[in-house]
Amino acid sequence: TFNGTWKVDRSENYDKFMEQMGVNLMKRKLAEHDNLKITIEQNGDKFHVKESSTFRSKEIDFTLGVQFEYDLADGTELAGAWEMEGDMLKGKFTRKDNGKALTTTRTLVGGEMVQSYSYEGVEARRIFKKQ
Ligand code: MYR
Repeated sequence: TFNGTWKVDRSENYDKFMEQMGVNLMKRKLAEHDNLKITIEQNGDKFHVKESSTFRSKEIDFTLGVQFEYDLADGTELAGAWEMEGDMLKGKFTRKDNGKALTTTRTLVGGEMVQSYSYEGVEARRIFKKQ
């Protein structure tokens, strides 16, 4: 289960990914130490997600397979949906400003939550530990 509070422990290729997303150097440097914390409450196919970081606090509700809108910390707007495939959450989102796809997955690996991100051929991962 993804339920619980997850605190980012380490990131892989996240700087390159943000660069591909068009995030400027100063924001990327800040984002390196964003202390991202994600609290997930799943009830059937409904999710309530609390996100907190040095940038902001945000709460989101979504249902698996149902489109919703989500804005990134830098204001970039996405629309898309999460689906469950086996034990993996798969998110397919589209940037509203340029129509390009951002895909992401969440999976549990050895007690950690691994979130992958992919945009325009660049992939990154952030690994979270349960609090
Ligand atoms: C959630 O489940 O946390 C809400 C929906 C998440 C949508 C996709 C998140 C992609 C985040 C990409 C970060 C990029 C920074 C440039």
